Amino acid sequence: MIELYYAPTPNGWKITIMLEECSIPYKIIPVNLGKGDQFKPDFLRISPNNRMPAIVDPDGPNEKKISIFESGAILIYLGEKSGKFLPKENFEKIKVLEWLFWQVGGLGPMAGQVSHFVNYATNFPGDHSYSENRYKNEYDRLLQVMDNVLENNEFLAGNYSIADMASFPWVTAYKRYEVDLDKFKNLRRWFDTLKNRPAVRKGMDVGKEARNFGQKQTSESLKMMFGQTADSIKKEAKKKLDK
Ligand SMILES: N[C@@H](CCC(=O)N[C@@H](CS)C(=O)NCC(=O)O)C(=O)O
Repeated sequence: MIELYYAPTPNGWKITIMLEECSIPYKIIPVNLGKGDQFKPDFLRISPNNRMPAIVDPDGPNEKKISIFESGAILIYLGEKSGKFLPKENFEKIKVLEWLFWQVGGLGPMAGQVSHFVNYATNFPGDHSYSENRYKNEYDRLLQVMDNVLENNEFLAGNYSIADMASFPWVTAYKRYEVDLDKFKNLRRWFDTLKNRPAVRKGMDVGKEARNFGQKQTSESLKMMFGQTADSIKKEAKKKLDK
């Protein structure tokens, strides 16, 4: 059975949504980010970037066990394994990959920065308004990019695909990010369609009780998540080798 290293955040939901959509059995291995599970030697062996999600599939290619980190790579793997939500035909496949890469390189990181400034930056001294606006504007622009393409397409790359599953979780936070989604007519229609899919709802409910957006964080967990440098992660990587 596939093991999913997971915390209930948008990057984690991408994978639970896909697993639910494909009815692939999976086991959750919780990763407590505030407590530093992402730096444990066994996890770093699977995910050297010290980030979740990651999966281990005992039944990988050529019947060999495989571990995969990076949500986009995991989605492609699951799409190929299941034969679902990632077209086999090259022309259509590349259209899905375009939007998947757009999500992992653009929408995800930008929305992630908005999340940082909305949910966490108040814990740190200084005026963060320039940075917060910078990322909110970029998020706003990216939502309009989606709205433009969804004017002519029902889904981002034609049919419902891993590109939609990757993007949806990062749109769900729009209220906390003070965005009026109704100003994006086509995006709103797409958002409501995905929200009403049972597998999307089920995927987003996984580990719901451990969600902590906007909650007060301890100084230890803030340090764990936002205090890392080259030196600190070098130490953790060395522990991995010593173990
Ligand atoms: N590019 C990565 C991003 C993953 C990511 O940023 N995960 C966050 C949670 S949403 C994480 O694990 N953070 C742990 C940390 O910052 O120490 C992906 O798409 O998988």
